[in-house]
Amino acid sequence: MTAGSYTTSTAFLEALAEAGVSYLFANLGSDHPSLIEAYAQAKAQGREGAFPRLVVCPHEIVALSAAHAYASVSRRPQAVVVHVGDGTQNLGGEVNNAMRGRVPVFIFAGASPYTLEGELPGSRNEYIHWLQDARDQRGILRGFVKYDNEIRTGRNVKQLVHRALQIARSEPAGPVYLVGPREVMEEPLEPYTVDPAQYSPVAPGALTAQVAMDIAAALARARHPLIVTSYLGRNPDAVPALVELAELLSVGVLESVAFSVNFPGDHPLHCGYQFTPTEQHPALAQADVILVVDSDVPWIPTTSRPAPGAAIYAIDVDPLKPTMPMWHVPARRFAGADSKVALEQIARLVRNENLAEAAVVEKRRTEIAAANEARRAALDALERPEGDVITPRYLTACVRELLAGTDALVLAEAITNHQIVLEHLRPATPGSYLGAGGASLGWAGGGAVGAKLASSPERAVVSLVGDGSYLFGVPSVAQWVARRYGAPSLTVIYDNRGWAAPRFSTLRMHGSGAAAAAGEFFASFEPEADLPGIAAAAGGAYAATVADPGELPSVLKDALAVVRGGRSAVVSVQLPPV
Ligand SMILES: Cc1ncc(C[n+]2csc(CCOP(=O)(O)OP(=O)(O)O)c2C)c(N)n1
Ligand SMILES: [Mg+2]
Repeated sequence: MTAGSYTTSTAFLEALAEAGVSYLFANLGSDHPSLIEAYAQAKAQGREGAFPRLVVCPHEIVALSAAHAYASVSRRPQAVVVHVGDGTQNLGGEVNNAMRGRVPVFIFAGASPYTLEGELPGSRNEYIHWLQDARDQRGILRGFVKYDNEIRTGRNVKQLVHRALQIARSEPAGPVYLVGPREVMEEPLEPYTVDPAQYSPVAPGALTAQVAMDIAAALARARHPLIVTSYLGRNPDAVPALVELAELLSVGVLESVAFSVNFPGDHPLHCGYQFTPTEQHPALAQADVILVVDSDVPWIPTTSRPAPGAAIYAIDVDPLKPTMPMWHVPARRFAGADSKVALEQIARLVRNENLAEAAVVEKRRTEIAAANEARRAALDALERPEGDVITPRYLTACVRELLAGTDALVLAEAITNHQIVLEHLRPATPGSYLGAGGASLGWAGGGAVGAKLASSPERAVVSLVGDGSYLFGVPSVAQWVARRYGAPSLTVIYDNRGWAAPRFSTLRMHGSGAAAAAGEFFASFEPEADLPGIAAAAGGAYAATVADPGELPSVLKDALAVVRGGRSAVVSVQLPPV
C-alpha cells in the first residue's frame, strides 16, 4: 500500500463523517488493516477531521451501547466497527436493545477474505482467515437490524453507506449492518463524492384529517380519557405536544415501560409509571377512551388492562410492530404517524373546533390532580430507610436530592427497581432520562460513555444500575474506555447481591412450589465481588460501598464531586439481598 492511496475504506470513512457520524466505536481485527491504514494516512495528511473519531472499545457490547446512547442523546446516528462474524456475535443482545430502542446505529464488520492465494490485495495471509470464515455472517444480525448488505465494490461504497444510514434514521429508526470482505475494503479508488442531502431520512408522517378528527372527538367526549405512552420522549420535542393536548382536555397520562421522559413526572396529570404490575391499574380500569401513543407494552393484559368497553386508539411510528412476532392491542383504529405531528394535529382540532368543554375539563383536572397528589404523597412517605437498612425507594430519593437543580442525565438499568426509580425520581425535563429500550442487560456501562461524549462538559451522567446489569456491561472495559476518552460518569449500583428478577418470575409462576419452599432461585451473588473495585482497577474510578442509610447522602455527594472533577465514580449501595 503506497502512502496517500485512496481505498474503499477511505471512502467508507468519509461517507460516515459526511452523514453526520461523529464517533466510530471500534473493536478491530485482521479484517481492518485498510481502515487502520486510512486513519493513519488521514492523520499524516492532517485530514483526521474527515473521518469519525475512532474510540477503541475492548468489548463489542461496550462499543454498541456507547454508540446507542450517543445516538439517543445527540439524535444523530453513530457507528460501530467489529471483527467479522466473531465480533458480530459478541454484540449480543445489544442489537436487540438498539432495535427496540429505535436508535440509529450503523454497524460494520469486515468479512473473511474470499481469495486464498494472493489473487487480490487483502487475500488470505493469516491462519485466522480460514477459521473466521462464516457461512451466513449477515444472518447473525438479520433478525435485529432494519437492513443488511455486503459492500461488493468501492465504486459505490458511499452510496451504500448513505443508503444504510438513511434507512437507520428513518422512523422507526434502528440498527443497520454492512459487511465488507478484506479485498473490497483494500480496493484502490479514485476519490469521489456523493451528496448526503440526497439521503435524508423519510419525513415525519401525519394523521389523515379523518383519523385526527375521530381521535380528537373521542377524547373530547370521553368521561375518563387516558393517554398511555412509552417512548414518545425519544424525541424530546414531542413532550410539549403531549403536555399541550393533555392540558387542553385534562387527560391523564400513564407512562408504561418508559425509558425516556415522555411526560413531566411532576405534572398534576401524570398518573404514574408501570412496568410489570402485580395489580390492576385504577386509571386503566376507569378509562372509557384510551389513546396509546408510541408504546410497545401499554399494559399487561393478564394483570392490568382496560375495561372491556373502552374505546382504544393507537398512534405509533410503528403501529403494528412487525418485528415482534406476537403483538396486539385491541384498538378500534391504528394510525402510523409521528407522535409530535399527530398530537399537534389533534390539539389543533380540539382548539379550532372548540371541542373542550371548560367546566368538564376543569372538574376533571381537579379530580385527576387530587388523585395523583395523594398517590405521590403515599410514595413520599415510603422514602425512608427500614431501620438501618437502605431501601431502593430511600436510595432513589437520595439520588433525586443529589441531582436537584443540576443538569444531569440519568441512565437507568435498574431492572426490578425500574418502577421505583421512576416513581421517586419523577424526571421532568425531556431528554433527562434514558434506558436501553430493549430486553438485554449490560447497556448502561458503555451507554454512560456514549452519553457523556454526547453531552456538554457540565452535564453529569448518572447510571442507576442493578448489580447484575453492572456486571453484564463488562465494567472493566466500560470504565477503561471512560478514562481513556475522558468520559467520566457516576454509577450507582442498586446492589441486592444478585438477580431479583428470576426470583420474582419464579415466585409469580410457582409461588408455593419447591423453589419457593427451598428459597433456591440460583440468583444470589454471595459472596459478592468488589464491584466498585473493578472500576477502580480498570479505569481508576473512585470506588465506594455504602450500607449505612445515614452515610448515603454524603457518599453520593462526594462521588458526584469526584465525577465533576473529571474522574468516574462507582458506588455500591447495599440493599436487602435477594
Ligand atoms: C443479556 C441478558 N441475559 C440475561 C437476562 C435475564 N435477566 C433479566 S433480569 C436479570 C437479573 C438482573 O439483575 P440485576 O441487574 O441485579 O437486577 P435485579 O433483578 O436484582 O433488580 C436477568 C439475569 C437478560 N435480560 N439479558
Ligand atoms: Mg440485583
